[in-house]
Amino acid sequence: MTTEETTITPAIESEPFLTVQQHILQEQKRFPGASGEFSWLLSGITLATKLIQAKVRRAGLTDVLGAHGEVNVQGEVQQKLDVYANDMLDHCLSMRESIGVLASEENEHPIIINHTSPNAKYAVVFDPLDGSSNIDVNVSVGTTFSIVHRPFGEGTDDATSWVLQPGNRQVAAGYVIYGSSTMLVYSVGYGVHGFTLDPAVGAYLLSHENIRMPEQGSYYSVNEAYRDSFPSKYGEYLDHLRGGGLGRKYSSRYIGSMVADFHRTLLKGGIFLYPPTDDHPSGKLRLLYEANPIAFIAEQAGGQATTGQQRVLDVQPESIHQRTPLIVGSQVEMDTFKTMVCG
Ligand code: AHM
Ligand code: MG
Repeated sequence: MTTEETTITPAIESEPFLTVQQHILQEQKRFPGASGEFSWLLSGITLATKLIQAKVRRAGLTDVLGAHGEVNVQGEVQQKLDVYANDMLDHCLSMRESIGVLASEENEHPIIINHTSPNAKYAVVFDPLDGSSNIDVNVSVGTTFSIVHRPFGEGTDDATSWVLQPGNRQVAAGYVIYGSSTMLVYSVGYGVHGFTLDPAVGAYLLSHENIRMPEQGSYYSVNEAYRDSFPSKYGEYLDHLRGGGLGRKYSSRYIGSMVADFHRTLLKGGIFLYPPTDDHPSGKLRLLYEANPIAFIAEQAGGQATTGQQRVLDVQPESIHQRTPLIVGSQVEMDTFKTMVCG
């Protein structure tokens, strides 16, 4: 193992083990005056994702595969599991009184819970089941989430203003990957930590402490079928990687589930790109609940994330479902990307 690689602790065999709930309570001590409500909020996410993973694990056995019959606000066909995952997150989070507003890929408008209450301090935005078009073929999918404080000042009675905040205001963000195991990766701005769900006890246990993205990797991840419709500098950059311009030989890996493609990039290094294309001139991925949490995790782990124009986390959002190009990865690949493509 190189010194760049994250230490992986087999969770239950090593004593003492730490659950995500214990970890959140520890992290909370960093914030003076913290009351415990933030850990209660996050427990809504962990509960919902355990329910989602249980459904995902039995997908071939129950009637949850396939399309739900509706088209979501993005114009995309909703899968039955998209709807189930969305319902679970809505249900588990709407019982947390510290949350004023929820927004989801699957809901056109934000859901107002109790945002006029002084107890409501946070908004949570999420993609309940990212990569869900892959679910029928047993490919890894995920849930992404981003948490921001309620905004202060004029106009903050409007629920939309709660979620239209740049990613640099996130107080916590993360994702759950439903892969060969189920893993939760999150950050409250003090590093990135990963927890593997132990199915025997139903708890997320710390397995990847203080994850650091390697400074350079050996994989690039992009849908190369669209290459002819990328801006030309993207093609030149990919040729540079393939031609050994970064001093090593690269392989390509593309799953088509952003969470899974990013998770590999986080642990192994390299670069993930979803550039502008003819079909999606502003990129395909959504800023608030896909790009922002991924960018937050990447930066917290020592990586970088850009839209090709600016740092992802500095983009001022204008609408809830706005799209963005996303290029995220290790320092070496990202520095060269910025020099060659961003100019
Ligand atoms: P979704 O939120 O509707 O699942 O779409 C997002 C997914 C990402 O997970 C993935 O990176 C991308 O779409 C794949 O798109 P493409 O098939 O165009 O490569
Ligand atoms: Mg999605």
